[in-house]
Amino acid sequence: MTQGKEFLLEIYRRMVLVREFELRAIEERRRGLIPGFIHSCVGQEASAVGACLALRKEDVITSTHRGHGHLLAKGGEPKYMMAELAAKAPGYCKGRGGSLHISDFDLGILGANGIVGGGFPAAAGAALAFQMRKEERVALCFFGDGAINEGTFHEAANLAGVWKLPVIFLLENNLYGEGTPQDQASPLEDLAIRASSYAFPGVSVDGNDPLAVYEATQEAVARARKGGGATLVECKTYRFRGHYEGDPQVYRKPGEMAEWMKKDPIPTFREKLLKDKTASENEVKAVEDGIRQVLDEAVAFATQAPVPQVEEALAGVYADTHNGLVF
Ligand SMILES: Cc1ncc(C[n+]2csc(CCOP(=O)(O)OP(=O)(O)O)c2C)c(N)n1
Repeated sequence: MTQGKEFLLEIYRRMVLVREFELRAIEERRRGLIPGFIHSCVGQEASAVGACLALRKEDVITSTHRGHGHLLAKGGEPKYMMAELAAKAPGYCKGRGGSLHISDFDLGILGANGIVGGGFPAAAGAALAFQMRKEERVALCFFGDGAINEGTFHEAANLAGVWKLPVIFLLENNLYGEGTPQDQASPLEDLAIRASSYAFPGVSVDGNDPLAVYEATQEAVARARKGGGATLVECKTYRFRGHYEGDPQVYRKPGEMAEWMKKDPIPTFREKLLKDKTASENEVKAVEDGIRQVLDEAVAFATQAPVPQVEEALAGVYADTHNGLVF
């Protein structure tokens, strides 16, 4: 894909899909269709979309507790995601995982993860497998500024540095790890410089600009495919909703939200499309209407879908071994 009209409209389409999916999920949770917690990524759409557009289908991602956007940006089907959130049988994990356990190996989605920092070893392991099989594939690991202080980051980053693994550490720095401000958890302003400890490049970009994220990720992916090893890409962004739905958000600094909302990635990119005359108002509206329809269908699908059968509760939980034995 070039950076022509089709590409720019695709960026917009995917960002609107992520935003509207989150808002519908929040609404459906209030209405009672969705049980359990939701950690939405409203405000962070540009990093998910910019990064995933730099990947091929055969590349893989690992995701987080805030993973809906990553999974949709990599090509996940809204209706199976909505069904999973609603704990219904046709959901991505047969309705038994919910928001934190969505994966689709056919699309290279190795999974959302409720364990902060859980994606690092999985991404490094996938990258090692690609390297050993001499495949030109890369693994991209989404994570937050809280997760970068977990031991698993340092372990995976160190191995990636030593073995020159084809992995991209894609940090979404939204300034908070749950309620802990990033400046109380690390003395560094640019967390990307941590990459220098492991002898691979680190770069900080405007995480609300999908093109900036795309370009930085594309460069990292190209280097990784050529055997040049890992990169840490830090996307500076902000989440517009609570850590989870229901979070009172008492930790935010006064005026901070209003300042960041001026940089909301979606209206900003919409304005850019119109101002640069890349697309007309009607074309942009057609994208938005198309997404609304997709989400109406996804909600209808999830609503009508059956719940999982009790007899199926253990299916897929244990690995089958030879002789039909299950351990
Ligand atoms: C190993 C582990 N420790 C703590 C938690 C509780 N927890 C869930 S999300 C979160 C904050 C993570 O912050 P960050 O990595 O910055 O991601 P963000 O929520 O900002 O997207 C914490 C501490 C957890 N799920 N797993």
